[in-house]
Amino acid sequence: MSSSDGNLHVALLPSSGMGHLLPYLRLAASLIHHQWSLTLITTHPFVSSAESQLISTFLSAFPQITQKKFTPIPLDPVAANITDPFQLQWETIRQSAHLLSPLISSSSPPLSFIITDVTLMSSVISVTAKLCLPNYILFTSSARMLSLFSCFPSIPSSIPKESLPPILLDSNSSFAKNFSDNSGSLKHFNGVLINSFEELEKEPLEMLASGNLTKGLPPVFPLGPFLPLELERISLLAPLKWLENQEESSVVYVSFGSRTAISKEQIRELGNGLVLSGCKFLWVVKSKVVDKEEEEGLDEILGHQLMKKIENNGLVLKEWVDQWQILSQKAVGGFISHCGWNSVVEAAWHGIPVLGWPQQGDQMINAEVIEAGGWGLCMKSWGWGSNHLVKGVEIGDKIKELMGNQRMKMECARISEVAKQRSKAGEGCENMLKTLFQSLKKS
Ligand code: UDP
Ligand code: G50
Repeated sequence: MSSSDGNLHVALLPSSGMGHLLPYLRLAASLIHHQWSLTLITTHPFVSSAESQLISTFLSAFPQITQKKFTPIPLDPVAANITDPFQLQWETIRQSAHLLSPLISSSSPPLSFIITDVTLMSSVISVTAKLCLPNYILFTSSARMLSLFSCFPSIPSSIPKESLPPILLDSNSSFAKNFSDNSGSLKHFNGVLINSFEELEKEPLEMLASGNLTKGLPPVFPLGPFLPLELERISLLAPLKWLENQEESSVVYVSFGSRTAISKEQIRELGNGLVLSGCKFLWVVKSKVVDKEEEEGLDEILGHQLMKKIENNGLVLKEWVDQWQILSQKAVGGFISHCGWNSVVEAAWHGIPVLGWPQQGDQMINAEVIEAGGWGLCMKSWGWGSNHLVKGVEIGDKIKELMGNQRMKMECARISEVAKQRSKAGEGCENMLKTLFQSLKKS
């Protein structure tokens, strides 16, 4: 696209959590590339240090982007009955959504449209409808999850009820209520942008496009795979040096993303499993939901005995790592992942088979995408994170299965090749943005 698109000015409204923020900023960079003017609405205070650092680096790298600071009225977590700090922030923004109105209407030049995070949909649509501002969604999960979301509280026949997270099955939870409200507001939006692509999610994307799933579903624009920005790079000297000395496809990388804490007991079983597998590993340990609260050292979490056992087999880190760079190393041959959607797309791009160990939320449904594609395993029998203790022996066996499976490697290599071609040509994204622009002109 070019400036003939009429100097579009787009506002972006991300929600909290790196899994929501990163795809926004990656999308923002490609919109800038297409000469669109952008306003980024940032919500303060940030929940994690990772978010505040990323935003400040991003805004310094793109001085042409206008920042609008939004400070919602704080909520009492006890009264709101929400324990997860990221979910509390989603609810906080939702309840203060009316305060966005002056911020949006004062934008200059006037906005062409806004892109709202999926978690905020129903609260923001009433604001933007009053301002007659077209509103698109950035859906930060899989097309498979979108197919469930679009029908909720019905469940499409393609999705087993057991794959829904407990929080969605509890109709008293405010999360389930929001999810349902957001789903109900879908028909009022102009379109849904999603980080996916045909070869990764052929069936769900076809089902969504067919119009048979939900009446009034707006057009879905699969813009993936999203690529990281140069500014996301962080120096990883020691781990990269260690990886360079390992054999090709011999190392299993272990990470549960940016906002999932694993119990100390489970961390230790996982450590034993990694040692029992006989594979080399690069393991990112996280014991707290929010990075600011990570106080305990690895010695305390893993214990002296396990630390000793690990010494010759793997590298353990307890900090933010550059996951993209790790996945691009030749030595990495498998990924134990919670299946946050960004991680799934990143693994697909790099052609790394995944041992999917969903912990919460949309992760089981995302792991099923991998399983259906034949490039990884979805460990349903391991249950949801907090209510099961999976033993080291079982984990070790599954790691061996993951690392030894040639069929999954081949399947994954095929998807990776297409993903890379797509990003090189920029075609998928380019054409989709053109269609989006056309749909905007009609609306
Ligand atoms: N990530 C990273 N380093 C870390 C942890 C996470 O680069 O130490 C990135 C990861 O590559 C992905 C995002 O953060 O892009 C996490 O999103 P995802 O959807 O995988 O999971 P979430 O953190 O939202 O559960
Ligand atoms: C977190 C969570 C449960 C959950 C999801 C989470 C998603 C992602 C998409 O991210 O499904 C989503 C859609 C609508 C919504 C919130 C999140 O209101 O704990 O299901």
